[in-house]
Amino acid sequence: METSKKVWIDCDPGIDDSFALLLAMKHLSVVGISAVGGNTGLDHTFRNARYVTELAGYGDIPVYAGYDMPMFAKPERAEYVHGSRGLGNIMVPGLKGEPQREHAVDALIDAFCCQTDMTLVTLGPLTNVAQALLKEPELKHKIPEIISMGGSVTTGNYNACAEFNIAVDPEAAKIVFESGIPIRMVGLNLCRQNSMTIAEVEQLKALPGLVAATAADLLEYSVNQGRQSQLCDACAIAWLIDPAIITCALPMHVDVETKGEFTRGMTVCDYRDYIGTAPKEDIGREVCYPVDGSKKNVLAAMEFNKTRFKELLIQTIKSYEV
Ligand SMILES: [Ca+2]
Repeated sequence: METSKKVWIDCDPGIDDSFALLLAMKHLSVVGISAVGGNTGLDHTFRNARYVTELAGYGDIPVYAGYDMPMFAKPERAEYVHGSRGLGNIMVPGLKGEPQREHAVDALIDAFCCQTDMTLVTLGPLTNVAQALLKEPELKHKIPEIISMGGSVTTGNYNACAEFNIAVDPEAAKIVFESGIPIRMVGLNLCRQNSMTIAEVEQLKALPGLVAATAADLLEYSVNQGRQSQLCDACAIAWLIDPAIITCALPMHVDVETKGEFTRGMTVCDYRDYIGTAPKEDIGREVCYPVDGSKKNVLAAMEFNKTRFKELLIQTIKSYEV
């Protein structure tokens, strides 16, 4: 399942980001990584991204620091999920490589302006990507596709309707979703079909090597927060590595709400075309409205092969042998 598919990953590690990076580095061609403030502050997300690359033996992948703060909103973190430093109880050791000095936004613009066959993967708030689109208007013509862990076709986690990555910087998300770049959205509606439990922690603990031991520690911390872990960001990377893991995806128009009293940060997914057809979980019974409205800008992942995902994850961690 090795591919040479080129990707740039914008992320905020983060426990599930770390699993996403481990999958990506082994199976894809990771050209660069940009860190953004999100799950925790940028100091930690930048350092954690560098740590995961070095741990896995991919210290040659450049990692850049981007924006710490959202465009307009007050920063909000998810340290209650990922720990105060972003990687559970792990204390990141001294790192070998020198940190990149170039700002992530400039690095991202340079990378996409040089090549047109690279996918952008976003696993955190969309601040870096939005700032890059504002700084270089041509960039939207250079990014062929974005795969984004963010939003939800159904319910949120930050609140009833907003998912964390979108909720903490809705203005940035709005810029990205309105950019015209095709987006494949891995929202909470999909990630909630995944659940890793103590059984997978035990499987990882049984594997040799430091990568497996670290992965086991991370997953154990996450599972202990709520008895199961969805590893959302890893679901997004898995779609690139093995498309059969996403068993249903539907094109639809998605807007990002930036003003609502109760709905700020919601991905407003126009699902009316599919009422009564798919997915199975839908509560509708029949098609109510003909939809002739806005362009379908998003392919939303709807259904997930959990067994296939778990196999990919465990086998990948096992293959590191370091
Ligand atoms: Ca993330």
